[in-house]
Amino acid sequence: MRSIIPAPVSRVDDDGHFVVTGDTTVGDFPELFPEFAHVDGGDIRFVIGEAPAHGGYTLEVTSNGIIIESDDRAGLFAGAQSLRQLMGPVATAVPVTRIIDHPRFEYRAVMLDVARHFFSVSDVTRFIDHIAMLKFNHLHLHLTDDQGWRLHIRSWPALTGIGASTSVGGQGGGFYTQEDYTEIVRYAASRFITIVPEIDIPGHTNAALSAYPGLNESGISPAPYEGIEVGFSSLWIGGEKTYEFLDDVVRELAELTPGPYIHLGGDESLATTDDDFLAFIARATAIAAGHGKTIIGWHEMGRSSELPPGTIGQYWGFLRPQVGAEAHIRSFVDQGGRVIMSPADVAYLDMKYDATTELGLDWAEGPTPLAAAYDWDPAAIIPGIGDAQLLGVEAPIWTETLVTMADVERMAFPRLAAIAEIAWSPAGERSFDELAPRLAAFGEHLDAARVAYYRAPGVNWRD
Ligand code: TNX
Repeated sequence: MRSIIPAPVSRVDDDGHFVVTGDTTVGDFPELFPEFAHVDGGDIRFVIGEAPAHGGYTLEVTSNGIIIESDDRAGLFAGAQSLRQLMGPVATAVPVTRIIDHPRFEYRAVMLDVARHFFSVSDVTRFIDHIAMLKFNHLHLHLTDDQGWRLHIRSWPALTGIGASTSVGGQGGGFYTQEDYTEIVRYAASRFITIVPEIDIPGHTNAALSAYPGLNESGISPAPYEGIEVGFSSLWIGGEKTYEFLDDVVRELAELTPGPYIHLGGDESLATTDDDFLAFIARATAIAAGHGKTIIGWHEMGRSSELPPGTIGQYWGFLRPQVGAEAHIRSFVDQGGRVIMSPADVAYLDMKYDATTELGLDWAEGPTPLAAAYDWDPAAIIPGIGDAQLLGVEAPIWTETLVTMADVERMAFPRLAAIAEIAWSPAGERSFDELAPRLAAFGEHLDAARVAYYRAPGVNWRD
């Protein structure tokens, strides 16, 4: 029997099958079902009507046909992903079943760091297809860091003119034109994925500082940087130029961003004094809020008690939180915001699988085996931060050691399947033994899509 990842809320199978033939037709999402003729209606029908809960769908298979129903197209798309997995990559017969399904969290995300290494538009759209299979609905792009500025800003052209020429290790750089970026946003939307752009400030800014001397307190630009240290760069907090820059960048970015969120980073600003950091965050977040966006920040941004109401905090501490990080996360909730959980020891997919993994880092409490990425609950990390305070779950993929999309795929898959289930499926007991055979089935879809995934031990991957 074919399984689904992330596991649905409920599934009741019955006797019989819907048998796929050469004449089977499909009513929507032809890109997901290329083997069937696309017609209005069809044997596989998509109906806008009711959903069990927002973002959810029902999927009914009878021997005569298949109906997926939801209250919007995002829900239908989620149902179509479940159907694709029920069928397998090469459809033959689908068991009679009735599935009722909806997500636990509204925000289910992956982050791709395109700053440490640059990834082309076609790399990113390919990645979007793969994460869509797992019902992720946000892709956070870490667009700027010490080693590169990756989005062209018309009013500050040297950000990319100078700041995009580098990357970690000196393999050259790259950037998205505004047309490129718009193509990513459009492609993601066609897969019901919202792009969340991040401009990381006031630290992680060497690329911008190297492009514009006026952003530096010294008035002198530093050399471009291609190493992997963090915490050495800071925008000039006392300089008015800094806020002109920020206003222009966020204005252009907001115009390119149909989604509600802009991420302003705020992490590891170790070269900024405490007073400067607080002054800067209050002003920078107010500027961004003035462009109509909801702000997301890494948890250090919660040091500020002057955040725009509703600012979202992203937790990147460990499952066993440190006192400071816990307080910072509570500060977002106290200021009317919610929380995204990205605990680094289980959700940072740039961590090695085990000591023998060639790619990746291991600073977050050592390597993260596949089973560890599955063995946690986002509502059990910080007391008082439960489902009601959580916006969702995100798996960041930092790319200091990842150069190609194949590198990214090897670290992302299959661990992203485990994270997807934490983000979508109901809370409850989880066992890796129960997940493993479903992963083996999902592996066939990864094979069909030619994803360069890691055949992690403990799963009976098929040939
Ligand atoms: C920490 S987590 C960082 C990144 C690094 C990453 C590497 C966070 C908000 N900052 O700058 O790329 O570790 O794992």
